[in-house]
Amino acid sequence: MTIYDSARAQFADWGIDAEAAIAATLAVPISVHCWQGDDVGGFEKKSGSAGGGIQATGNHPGRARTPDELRADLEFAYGLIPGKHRLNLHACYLDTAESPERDALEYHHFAPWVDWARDQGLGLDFNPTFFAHAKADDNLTLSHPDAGIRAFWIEHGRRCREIAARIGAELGSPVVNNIWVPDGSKDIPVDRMAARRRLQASLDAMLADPYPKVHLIDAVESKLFGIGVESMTVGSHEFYMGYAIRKAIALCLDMGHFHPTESVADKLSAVALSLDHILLHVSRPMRWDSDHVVLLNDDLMALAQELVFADLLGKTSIGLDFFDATISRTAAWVIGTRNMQKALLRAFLMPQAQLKATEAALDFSARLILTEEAKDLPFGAVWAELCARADLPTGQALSSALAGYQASVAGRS
Ligand code: RNT
Ligand code: ZN
Repeated sequence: MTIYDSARAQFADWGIDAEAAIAATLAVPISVHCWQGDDVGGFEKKSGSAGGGIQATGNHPGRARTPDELRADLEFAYGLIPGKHRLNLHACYLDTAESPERDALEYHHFAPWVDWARDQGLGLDFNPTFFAHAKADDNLTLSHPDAGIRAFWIEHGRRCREIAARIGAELGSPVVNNIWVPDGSKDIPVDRMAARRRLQASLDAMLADPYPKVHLIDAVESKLFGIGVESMTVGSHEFYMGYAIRKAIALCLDMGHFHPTESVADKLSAVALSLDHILLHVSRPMRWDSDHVVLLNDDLMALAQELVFADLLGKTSIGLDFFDATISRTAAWVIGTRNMQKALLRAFLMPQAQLKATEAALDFSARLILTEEAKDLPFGAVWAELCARADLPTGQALSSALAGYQASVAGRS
């Protein structure tokens, strides 16, 4: 009897089908964010850091410097991640010899990414880039008091939607186009209403062109605060929750964008009742929105359990959002993505029906006993089997594969 056979028997004793859990985990696409590969740099022909209150810290060797290097790194990373997934592109990652301004972007500036994605069997997602730009230096874009600056960013957003919809049509899979703007105020503002009215009007203008939902899913991402916008974020959670519901678009919940004691896992069922679609930015806020690589920790397991127990996977897009420049960037992708998958697998391997029955019967003792005893089930053996079937390494062998690739890119300057 193999280790997996024995694990499967143990789960069967609990009424859990390990085979079904493996299949269900492999069916969930994860949108891997391009920006972990080069510290949110992008490929515009100008230098500068991300700005907008976000920043990757660290100087580990091996940062991808060109779209070709980024694609090579991604191919390596996807090669160690079981299942078929997506790539989440930011508009500043265009691949072209031209130098178009943000308000002049066109589909052909991204066509090499689409060809590559088609070859690799990947879906794509997209994001307009409202930061790392002279016209965003005040941490004001769509809510800027200057109508000219607002018009510039509205046009950027409109073009990104057009590009995203075209990509969705080309690949036959809807592209989630996520709008995050850094807009806010360092010190206490006196006219929050005016700023929020301007953001609303700009979004209305940006979202006016209709596209079929089979090609494009619009999403808006809220945030509590950022560096430089400590007092107020114009696009706060309440702002975007209301807006997304009113406009029937998706709401993006980033795990780093709330007070550290708030739980995004808890929010899922609450917002799901009023939304057709949810986008997640799976991240790890270390005391603040620090975007650390996600661990297989309580937060991640709670998130995955809510997605599975509340039956939300059908209306949720799972995107990752972390960037750590102190470690191998490819290892960050592989470990973070596999952790999301491990959390989902564990959720599928939980005695869901039994647990729900104890709660419905108000038998909280039984609920506690079951949740705690379930922690000893052999989840690792099922994950190892899932990987082995895909011919993918775990443990020491994974560690060697990641170290070997890192050594091969460490010479990049
Ligand atoms: C910033 C937001 C946003 C970015 C990406 C790069 O706080 O989380 O999602 O991380 O757009
Ligand atoms: Zn985010």
